[in-house]
Amino acid sequence: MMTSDTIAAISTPLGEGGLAVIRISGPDALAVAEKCFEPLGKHSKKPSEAQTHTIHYGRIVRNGQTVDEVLLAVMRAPRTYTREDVVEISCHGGLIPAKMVLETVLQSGARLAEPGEFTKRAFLNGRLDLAQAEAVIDLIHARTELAARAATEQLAGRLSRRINQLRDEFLLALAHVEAQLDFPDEDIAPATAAELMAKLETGLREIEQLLRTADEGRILRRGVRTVIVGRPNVGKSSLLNQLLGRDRAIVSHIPGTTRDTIEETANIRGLPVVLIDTAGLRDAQDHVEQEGVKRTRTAVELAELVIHVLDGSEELTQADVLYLTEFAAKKRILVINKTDLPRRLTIPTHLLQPALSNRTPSAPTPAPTPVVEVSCVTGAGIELLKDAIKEAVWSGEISAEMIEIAINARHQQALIRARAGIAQAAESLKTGRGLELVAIDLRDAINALGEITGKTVTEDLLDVIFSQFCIGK
Ligand SMILES: Nc1nc2c(ncn2[C@@H]2O[C@H](COP(=O)(O)OP(=O)(O)O)[C@@H](O)[C@H]2O)c(=O)[nH]1
Ligand SMILES: [Mg+2]
Repeated sequence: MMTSDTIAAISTPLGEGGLAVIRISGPDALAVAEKCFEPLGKHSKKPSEAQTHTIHYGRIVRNGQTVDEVLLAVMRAPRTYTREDVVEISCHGGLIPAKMVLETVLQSGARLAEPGEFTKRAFLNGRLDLAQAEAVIDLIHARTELAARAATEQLAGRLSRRINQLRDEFLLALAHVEAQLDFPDEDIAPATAAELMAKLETGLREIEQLLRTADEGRILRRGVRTVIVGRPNVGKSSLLNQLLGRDRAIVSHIPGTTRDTIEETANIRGLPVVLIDTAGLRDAQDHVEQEGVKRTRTAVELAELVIHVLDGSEELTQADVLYLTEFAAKKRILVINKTDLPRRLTIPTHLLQPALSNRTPSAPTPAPTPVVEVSCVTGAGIELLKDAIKEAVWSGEISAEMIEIAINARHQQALIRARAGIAQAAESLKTGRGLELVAIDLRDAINALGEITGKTVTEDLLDVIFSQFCIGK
């Protein structure tokens, strides 16, 4: 599918920099560039005369005036990002030159691109499938190298290949079922039924395997929400700074300094961990601090992990006990801080037991809360704490293979529907409920899988996905 109009946008971030790039894509990309670009120097050509994938030095001209000195890259369809004709103009970085070049390009006949429209065209023109287009967003937003690596694997089509193989298998099964439906008088041969059943079961196992990567996918994309709590002055803000490797939060010996919550992403063993520093929990005297305490409780409720900090140089207080009890049901790590000072703290072991209240009797007994001793002044124990955080949120090794597939929430939803369809089809087959039903459920599953790569997709879904992009991508 070729789109009829030609779009343009600044593809580099807004702000000051060495270069900014204005990207133009569409059937008139070369004509638009021709109107505003004047080649300089003996190797430079007009866009209409330029060979594909060549770069030309010259200037952008508007009403006879030079707007900027630029390099212009000409890439003719189809070997381009969008599979349309693409021109990229590298001009001087900075808000004004980039904006003026863009304005000139728009005056020359291009339309301002919508967020994600270049990548949407790449999808519509078949250069990327939907899972790969999503990987472009993941890659742009990646906050650790591990997250970027996972996005790169998806962009290279690793997930898409697994999904397409699975879908092909089910299409084959459907073809068998439909062929059988053409002979309604004959019952399905037992051998054929067994073969079909085996196919469905293999498919189900593969779906389960993919679904198991959802946790990793969520962590890599969104980070692990981790809230740092404890009574005032135990060293919460100091710990945040230690884990970030820089001073972000104000550290003060005056209790109650941190009144608002601070959110920063740290890279912990490759995992993006969103650390939330909170106001200390205590019976706040003044109004602003009370609000801070309220926000702390909300932050704890939303968090996937709680880091509860205690002051090792002081005896356990009533407030400590209260919060040890209050957060017992959360996944948590206890940090005993200030090990550089003489130790006065002791914690009764019963306070380290995780709460059992909301667990089923058959569930395995959870391990006691991990305790890590650190000093935020000397940095002692911080590496052990990082291990403990990784251990708490990520099961097993973090290996390259583990992140080759890491599905997102949309893939997860589609796979759950596919699983239901296949399970239903298998059930119908087993109980001899008729091949029509088997065919219907198989088709549902095939469609659900097709949504992941965009083989079956609605305009609404496309809007949702591409609106997450920034302009220029
Ligand atoms: N000796 C010592 N002092 C610390 C340590 N960590 C923090 N502090 C001090 O404890 C005080 C409170 O620290 P802060 O991080 O603001 O605590 P918060 O109120 O829990 O955020 C400050 O004076 C810090 O310098 C530590 O490991 N050892
Ligand atoms: Mg603080």
